[in-house]
Amino acid sequence: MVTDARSVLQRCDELARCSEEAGRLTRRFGTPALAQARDLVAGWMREAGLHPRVDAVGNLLGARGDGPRLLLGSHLDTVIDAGRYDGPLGVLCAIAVAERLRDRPLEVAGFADEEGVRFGTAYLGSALLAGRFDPAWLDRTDADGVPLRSLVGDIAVPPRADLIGYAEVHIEQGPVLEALDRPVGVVTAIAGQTRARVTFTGRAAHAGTTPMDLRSDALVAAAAWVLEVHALARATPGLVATVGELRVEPGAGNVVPGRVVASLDVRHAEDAVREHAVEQLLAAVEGEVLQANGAVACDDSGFPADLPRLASGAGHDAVMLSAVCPVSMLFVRSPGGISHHPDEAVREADVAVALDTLTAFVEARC
Ligand code: HGY
Ligand code: MN
Ligand code: MN
Repeated sequence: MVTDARSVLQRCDELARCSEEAGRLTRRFGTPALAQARDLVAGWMREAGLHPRVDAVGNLLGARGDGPRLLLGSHLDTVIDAGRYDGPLGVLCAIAVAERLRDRPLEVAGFADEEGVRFGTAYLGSALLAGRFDPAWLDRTDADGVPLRSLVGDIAVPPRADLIGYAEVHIEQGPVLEALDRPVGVVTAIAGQTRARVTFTGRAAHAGTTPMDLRSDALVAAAAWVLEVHALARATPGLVATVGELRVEPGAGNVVPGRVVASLDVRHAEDAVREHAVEQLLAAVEGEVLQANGAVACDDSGFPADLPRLASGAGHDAVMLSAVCPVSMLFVRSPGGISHHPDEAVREADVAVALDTLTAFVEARC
């Protein structure tokens, strides 16, 4: 029986060993490490009386009972050199609550790709349940040229119509609950998010024999643009914009960069502000929007009124599930606001509060 915070955290530790890399946690979509994590979590689902299955894109879904049900869960994939709670904490809290309430029809999801690290497109897992998996994504390739289509089965499935709601426990990944000195908080909305790819084309040349005034250095152009991205975000209240990836080609120290591919991540609570910022940032460059998701309102009615309310700057699978049912999220305090980093942490006492709060939420709904 795993129903308390300590055992949930011990399971997070065990799950963190399922990694693509020795010495740090990286568990991307469609990798053997993710399959290993799924097998581990499927066993824990069975112990909680859930019947696990893996769907066409690799989501792990553990259900019991018939008819309309509440879906609980989060994602099992991670970023690169990740913390061990972003995603897994929500999946394991959901299983612990399923264990506590063994008589209730329920379903728990361990989504296969919320971060979108491998193919640049977030929510590949939850998009399938929401009927929002875009077949055009199948043509996407990862950095090694592996096509997404080679990793998935038949995605032509209808959106789920049997969910009375989706609820997710997740670390806050920010400073608010720590500043309020509160263990948990209720999410009111999730910021809209645009992900794009920008290509800078120059001319590769010899670093030693090419005079500075005869160069077409793609990285210099990219660097100037990155500074523009930063300046616009600093000057626009509530806007965050990030260039997290730069692929420099050919990537040799003695060659003037001929081509640079940059990522762009832009977010804001108001869609019009985000869309205008993206327009400005892509106006003078060769850019392609990979994915844009509008801001999503969350249903906070199932949680106690005395819990603090806050918006989420981070994206979550609830963004996709909001297409098919009401979505609710409960944040757990993030010490230092640290996330997407191995120092990401949670306190056992805070997780205990989250478990009790989610248990009461589920009891009231089904
Ligand atoms: O990037 C995000 O907002 C989330 O961690 N996927
Ligand atoms: Mn997450
Ligand atoms: Mn994340």
